[in-house]
Amino acid sequence: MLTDDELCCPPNLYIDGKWVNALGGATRDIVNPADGTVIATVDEADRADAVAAVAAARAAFDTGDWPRTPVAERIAYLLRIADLLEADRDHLARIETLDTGKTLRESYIDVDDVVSVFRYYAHLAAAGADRLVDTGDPAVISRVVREPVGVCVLVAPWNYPLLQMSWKIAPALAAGCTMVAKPSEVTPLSTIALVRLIDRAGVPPGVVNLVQSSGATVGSALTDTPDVDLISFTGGAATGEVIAGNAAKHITRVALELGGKNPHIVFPDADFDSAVDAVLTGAFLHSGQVCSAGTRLIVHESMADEFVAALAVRARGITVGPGLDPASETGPLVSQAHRAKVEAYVALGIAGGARLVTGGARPDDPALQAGSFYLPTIFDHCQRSMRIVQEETFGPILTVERFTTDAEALALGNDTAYGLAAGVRTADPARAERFARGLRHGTVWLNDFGYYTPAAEWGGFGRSGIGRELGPSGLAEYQETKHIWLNTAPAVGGWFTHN
Ligand code: TXE
Repeated sequence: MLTDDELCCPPNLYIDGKWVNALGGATRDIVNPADGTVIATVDEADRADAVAAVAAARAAFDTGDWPRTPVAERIAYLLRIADLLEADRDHLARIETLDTGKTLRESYIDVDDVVSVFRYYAHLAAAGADRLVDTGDPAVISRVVREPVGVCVLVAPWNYPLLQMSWKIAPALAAGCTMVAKPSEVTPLSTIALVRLIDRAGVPPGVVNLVQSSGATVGSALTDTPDVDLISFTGGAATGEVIAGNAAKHITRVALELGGKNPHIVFPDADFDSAVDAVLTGAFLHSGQVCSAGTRLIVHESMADEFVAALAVRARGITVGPGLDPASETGPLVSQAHRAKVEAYVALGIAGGARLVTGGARPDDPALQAGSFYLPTIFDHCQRSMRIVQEETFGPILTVERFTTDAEALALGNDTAYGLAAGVRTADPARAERFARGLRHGTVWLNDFGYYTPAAEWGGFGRSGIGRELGPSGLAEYQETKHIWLNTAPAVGGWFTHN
């Protein structure tokens, strides 16, 4: 088991198999968003640390054994990491809750998911994806093989720190890549813990490196360099644009998961109570800080008043509180700065003429005043042109639009620059299938919302990003494809015949 010291105390940059302090000596306080207290102080990398981390990953890839390690051995490492994560489940869940604010129940779900993801990629790597190609010439053996893409930079955000970094590290290790992981500077603790377990599992030096710092400080060293072969980024769209621009200069591969503005469409034939429950959970789980949060309700006019009234009753009943308190159903926003951004969106909604049904304020419980809490908020009578409808607020804000025809519902569901996820609730299977195929989103949930599984691809259309995580495509992101043509009976070809 990891000790608290190992989780939180410097040195906690990990470069070339050694735990080191930041070269510049800087540190950063990590704050519990539930009460504003400092829970840890970690090393804060600067550019020189990031350059050293990339160099270590480069050397481990170019001259180390890892890319050439038999797949069976890499699989054993993945399984060992999964076992270590499982053994430290309580510890990891607690640290994730302290760092992000999410409820302990959610943190346990994240840790269990991460264990499954490491096991899934061990299993998938074992299956292999190489294939023989029939060229029609019996003398030729033609193979298409998968090889590790190289040095990967893995940048993760603060809402699912352990989960999102693991969705990258597990397939990258399975593929034989080396990597530099950069968690969000706001929530680095569970990633430090994960890398400690990777170290403990015996993964060779230089294969996994870890730097924590603000993106502004180390971003260009990690992403504007010819020494990196793939950048896998999850975070905000604006940062995604910067990273894609840097990658373009070097023709570096990029995988981007940039969030979403996800519609949840409800028809009158849907089961009413389960629809209310799913819309509520989809919008307010983790206080809306979920890239696939269903924060855009599109509901049939005939039932909208009744539906919104029922939702408002349930939203007012949500217990907002510290994630470690078992009574809490949702925690705080990740920081005071993020809450200010959410509050600015609420002000925009009011100014734009949306009708505030509930929320729109901080909780008045004196016990919550030091934390960055915000009440579940519903805006009715929203218009598609409003910024709160089109932009990712990443907070507990649900907007409501009404429709009358199926065509209108589909048009609203696709009326977004993003395209990560969508939900549809109807009792009509034919309509469900029409919407499943008509919605331009990476995941469509029919009569359910928010579920994912390691074996199914995750990612978005449009400005939600490029590429897919999880599933076989999530491994393929970390692989190059090579065609090997072997002629077993070489002979003069005779193409040029004049000399
Ligand atoms: O994300 P950033 P922020 C959305 C959400 C949120 C907005 C901004 O709408 O309000 O993004 O959040 C690193 N080079 N999502 O500002 O800045 C940064 O250090 C390299 C959606 O927190 O994109 C962190 O590790 N890296 C999302 C990571 O990028 C850079 C989840 C994400 O931070 C960098 C979270 C740079 N130039 C927020 N600049 C989702 N898709 O799930 C920053 N970073």
